[in-house]
Amino acid sequence: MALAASEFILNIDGSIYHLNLLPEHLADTVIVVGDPDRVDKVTAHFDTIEYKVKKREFHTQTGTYNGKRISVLSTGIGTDNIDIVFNELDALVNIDFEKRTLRKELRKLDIIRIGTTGSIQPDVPVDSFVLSKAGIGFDSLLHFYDSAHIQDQGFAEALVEHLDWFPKKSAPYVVGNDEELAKILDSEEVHKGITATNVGFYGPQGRILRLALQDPEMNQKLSDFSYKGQRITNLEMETSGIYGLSKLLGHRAVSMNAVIANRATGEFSENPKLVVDRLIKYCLEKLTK
Ligand code: R1P
Repeated sequence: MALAASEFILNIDGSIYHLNLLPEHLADTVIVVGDPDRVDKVTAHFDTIEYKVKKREFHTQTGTYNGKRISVLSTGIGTDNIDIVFNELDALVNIDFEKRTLRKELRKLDIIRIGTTGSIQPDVPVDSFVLSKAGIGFDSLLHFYDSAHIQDQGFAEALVEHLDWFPKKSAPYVVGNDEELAKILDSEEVHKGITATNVGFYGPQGRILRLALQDPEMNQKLSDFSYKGQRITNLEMETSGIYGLSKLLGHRAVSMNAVIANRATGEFSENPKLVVDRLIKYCLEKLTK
């Protein structure tokens, strides 16, 4: 059955609604970044750029690095944007735009987030890299999908108990990365950890400027928590949604973050651009080895 015009929305030029892309514009390897200005920083290293488009916070460029075709796309901030980006990325490869029907042969994308993050462990310092083994969603995105089968329920239950979690906030969920893709991006240089994805930057990540928090101890409790020998290393705003939707849709995803703040020690990187650029180069080299 063809998808209705209100559900699968195409622009007049036939491109997908928010990303403004046609299927031929997308490579099988996709780097997603939060900041739209970071797209140029990635493709500055490319040999060629074949296509560029911008709509709202979603900027895309496709080209080649070391001969490998890669698309780079900005998601903006938050898992609400991840819902848009990942559904539309999947539609570009797994929906027939002419017939408006699902393709029988599913195409898998390799998706790598190159993001920035705040560490909550003193020994995961500013200017280092974190590879997320799993994402903890304090957002509610994944609960809108039939997703219980991909969630680590035991981890989420132990965390809720440890945090004495206030249930009106959300029901935390936990999803792992793609282990095969993670092997490609891993090295001794990279801290491996669990990433907590929050629904905001201030209160939801335990920052106090003028407003009192429901639980001022939350970050300390997150940093003290361990489950089956795994600890929570860092906070940001996209990884849980990226891991959840990639697993549900059948794509491989890994989230790599440059640590620009350390919430445990109160430090902020003296040159965040430098560590982000180092992470960009690191990922491009690993992806094309
Ligand atoms: C907050 O400043 C933003 O920075 C981090 C957070 O996840 C959030 O998106 O990542 P990016 O630098 O990739 O946007």
